[in-house]
Amino acid sequence: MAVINGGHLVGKYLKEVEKVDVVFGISGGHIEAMLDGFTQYGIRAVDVRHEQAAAMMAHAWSVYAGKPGVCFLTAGPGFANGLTGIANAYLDNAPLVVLCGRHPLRDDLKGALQEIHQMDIVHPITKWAATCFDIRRIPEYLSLAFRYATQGRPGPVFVELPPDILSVGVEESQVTMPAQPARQYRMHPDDQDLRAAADLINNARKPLFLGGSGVGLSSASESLKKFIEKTGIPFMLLNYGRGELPDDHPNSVMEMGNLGLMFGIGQTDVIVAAGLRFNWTLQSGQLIPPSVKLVRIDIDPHELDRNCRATVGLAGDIASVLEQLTAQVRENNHSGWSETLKAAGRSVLDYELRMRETPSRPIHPVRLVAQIQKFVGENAIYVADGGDTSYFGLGFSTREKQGVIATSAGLFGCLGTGLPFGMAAKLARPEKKVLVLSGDGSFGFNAMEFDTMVRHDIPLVCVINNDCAWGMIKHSQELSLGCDRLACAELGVIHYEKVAEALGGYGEFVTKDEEILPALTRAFASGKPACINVMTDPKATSPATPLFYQSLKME
Ligand SMILES: Cc1ncc(C[n+]2csc(CCOP(=O)(O)OP(=O)(O)O)c2C)c(N)n1
Ligand SMILES: [Mg+2]
Repeated sequence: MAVINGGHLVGKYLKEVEKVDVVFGISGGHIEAMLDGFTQYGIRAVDVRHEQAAAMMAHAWSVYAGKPGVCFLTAGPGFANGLTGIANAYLDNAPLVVLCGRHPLRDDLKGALQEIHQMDIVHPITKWAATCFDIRRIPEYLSLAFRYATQGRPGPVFVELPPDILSVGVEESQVTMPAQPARQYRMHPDDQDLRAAADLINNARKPLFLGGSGVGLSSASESLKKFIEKTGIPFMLLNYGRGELPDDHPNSVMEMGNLGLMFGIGQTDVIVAAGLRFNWTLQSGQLIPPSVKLVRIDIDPHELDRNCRATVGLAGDIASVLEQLTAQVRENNHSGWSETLKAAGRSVLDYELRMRETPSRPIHPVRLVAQIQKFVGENAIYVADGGDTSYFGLGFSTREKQGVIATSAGLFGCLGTGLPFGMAAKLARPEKKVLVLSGDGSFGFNAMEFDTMVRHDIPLVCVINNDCAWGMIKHSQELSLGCDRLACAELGVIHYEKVAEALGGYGEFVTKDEEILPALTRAFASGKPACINVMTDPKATSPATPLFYQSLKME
């Protein structure tokens, strides 16, 4: 049999066993044999301009393509640059597989180039991490990595591959290659708990279904549809669950928005929360009055009573639990109650609804979102990134799975995720329009990715909601420190569209309401990655900012 080197073994395993077509990263001498393995096995390597973007793109690939995302990092600085993206995937439960170079084992403790003890650093932000020391065991380690990434509650995994095993050869007959990819085992709750949950749902007069990322991660569309339509229960889908059923489904109360939800929760008698953690984004469950009966479904039993005790907890995969529940619930209709919820939401959002319809000067971000929505439509993927900008961007409406995502408004609150998420969305679903709404501050973190988009032909359109500031921070400081003591909060007028142009993309600068639609038309028609830099009202503050400010107030 032939001799194969370690880097090629990685490529062979990824392509032939896990059917990986695309990986994200930046090159490096320590991982050269692995890069050649990607070439050898026809795996597309999307080479970015900062490793954090690679980790974020691979994370986002898992969201939009529904299979684990793979990123590659070189030893030392490549590893260190990837950490923000890995930490973000860890808090988001994303099945991210990180393949990382290492200084040679041969040179350990000699002060080798790029030598740093990566394992000590990465353990707390991964679900599983290991160093492979034996070339013959590379496929076995990769197989473990994919299983850890996807089984049970998903999460990022890390495999460290030293050049001592990547850049040497081995007789292929000495290597065992697993024949099958990682498979999914499903967990189910007890019958008794299912019956108790069905009783609560059957007897509810004002129920509400809230679905989170777990709904998206378990691809629960079909079972969710049957459950929702049989029970007639109004629903909202959040985080990576967004779009598993379209926002305009008759039972959807998505139009309540996050603000309306906070109000609506207090009016319910039964809440069914699926794949949704009660963390700070839901004020740790404090919004739920004690009288409300709570059915919680999660693949991780530790989440079921976290921050707010469940009346009934169902541990299991969301899709199969919903199927089991559907068999036990009665057909029902809650359209009257749905209308009440929607009307309540409309009254909370009254100001925003009027802003959407009215041209403004300077442009208000709510109006900007409405104009973008008018042009781009419901069959598109929206990504939002920023502080106030995230809140405004979550107001987009969609019929697409994972159609509106603002990772920066998630658990890690990680700015800079917008462009990498948009890029992965466009690669995973090239037939869809992809629109990224970015804060001017957030845009800076990964702006060089316009070069990646040009080289790899990823034509998304990024609209900057440019308030010339780190807006959410600035407005919080105005409340706490006072307007005359702002610190590190302002940015000024910056022509970001010229950055896109300089890198080979398309740019537009917009200051007036009537310029928004023509600029969008030209940007999409250009067929290039485009940046529309829109100057918006620097005084506009989202309702998220006072909440953010309150959450960090200590006295
Ligand atoms: C990586 C990172 N750095 C800093 C912060 C702190 N932070 C939270 S919101 C915010 C302002 C964001 O400004 P911008 O992107 O312009 O959005 P805007 O609030 O102005 O809409 C900052 C700096 C963060 N969450 N993440
Ligand atoms: Mg800003």
